[in-house]
Amino acid sequence: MNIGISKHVICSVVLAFPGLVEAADKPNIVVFLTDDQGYGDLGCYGSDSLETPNIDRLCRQGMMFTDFYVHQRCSPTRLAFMTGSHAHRAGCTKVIYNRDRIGIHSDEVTTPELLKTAGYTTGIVGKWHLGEWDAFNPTRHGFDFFHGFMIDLDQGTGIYRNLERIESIKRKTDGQHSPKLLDAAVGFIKQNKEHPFFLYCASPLPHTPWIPNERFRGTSRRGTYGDVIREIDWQVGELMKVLDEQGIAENTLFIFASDNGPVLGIDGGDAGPLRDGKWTDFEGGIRVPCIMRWPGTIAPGSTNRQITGIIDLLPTFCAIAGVAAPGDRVIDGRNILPYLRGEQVEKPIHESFIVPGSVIRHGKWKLLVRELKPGGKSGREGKRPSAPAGSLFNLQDDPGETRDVSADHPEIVADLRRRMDAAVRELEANSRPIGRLPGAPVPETKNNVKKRIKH
Ligand SMILES: [Ca+2]
Repeated sequence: MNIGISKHVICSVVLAFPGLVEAADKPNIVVFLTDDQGYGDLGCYGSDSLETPNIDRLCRQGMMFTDFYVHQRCSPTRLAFMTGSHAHRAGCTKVIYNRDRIGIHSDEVTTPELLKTAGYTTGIVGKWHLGEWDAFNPTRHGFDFFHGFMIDLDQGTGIYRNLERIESIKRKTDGQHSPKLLDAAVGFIKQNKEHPFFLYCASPLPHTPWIPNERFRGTSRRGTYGDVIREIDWQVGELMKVLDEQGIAENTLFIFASDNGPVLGIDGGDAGPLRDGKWTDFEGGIRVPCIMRWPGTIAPGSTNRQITGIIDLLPTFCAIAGVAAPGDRVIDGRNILPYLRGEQVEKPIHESFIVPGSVIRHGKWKLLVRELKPGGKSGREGKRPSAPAGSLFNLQDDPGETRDVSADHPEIVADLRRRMDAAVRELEANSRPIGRLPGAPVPETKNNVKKRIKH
């Protein structure tokens, strides 16, 4: 660890923070994060073939974010959520597999750890993907309750309840398990309704293989993928219903988002107007749907078009809970509560979104500092073009990144290059390591190697 203060010291500071309010006054927080759902994979984001009535209702009751950024694949986005920092800063930009001896570092101060200092009960249901090993288990990193799996349902070593593996998984069974995960989430809400809670529902859907539960097979107009999207929508609707039934919907911030762009191909996901999908830093890979509902604070039917991202959830939750975000390290996220409240802000909370060494968006401009190749590994995506290093796009006029205008705006290119260079230098000076377990035994890895290609 290249910082000098342990998280235990930070937590002590947080506990002494004078702005704490009584826990009972604080809102519950539910985050429903889907896996590989594209920008165009929701009715409220413009799909004319996928049916998402419950999520569309959530959108009408809350705020739709048009420019919400994540990383291009699973583990980095989840690391960014837990640390409030870009995955590059928190030490890992790759997908973590269950043969790897890495995972979230014990010195990271995580979103649930911070909320716990404010009196929250914390739970995660579903996909963790920040390390298979016991030391990386969510209950070691701030969660009071864990029901789910470490990597993916088709790659993991089983279903866990806290530190205990309670069920083996021998085949691809998303549709069989996802209702059980929903049951665990509903149980957590009912059990903790009297006090503020943070529930992170990390859905295994619509990640490949697309295996909807039986009740959803053949129910959509978009084949198996559409059936899976319907199942997601049903789950969100069930969570909305239980919040209503328990009388706590009004005091709950409910967030729906995806962890990265869609897997493209025949009958696959859809990035809507954005270019490409998962595994790329084109907008289709890193910009995802995000909806936030919080009755009484967020105006129904509102839209936010500023640069925001999953890194902002940690500092925003800290502001909501009345605790200080870690001050001994660089946190890339910002408190976007002013956006949620509909306040007028003098200038955007984020002027840029940067993937170090790859792309920088500043305002409406996006510069590629290296060549971007199309995403995907399955070969089903068809032939799509690359974009050369130095390409400049005007996202306001050209959200699909189709027209390189770098020749018309050399001054913009130079300015964005300078900003990228400065960001990379700062990152190199203030990055943190991923957790490592040298000498740890290799966990069960049956049938994993061939399936890695699905990531
Ligand atoms: Ca994913």
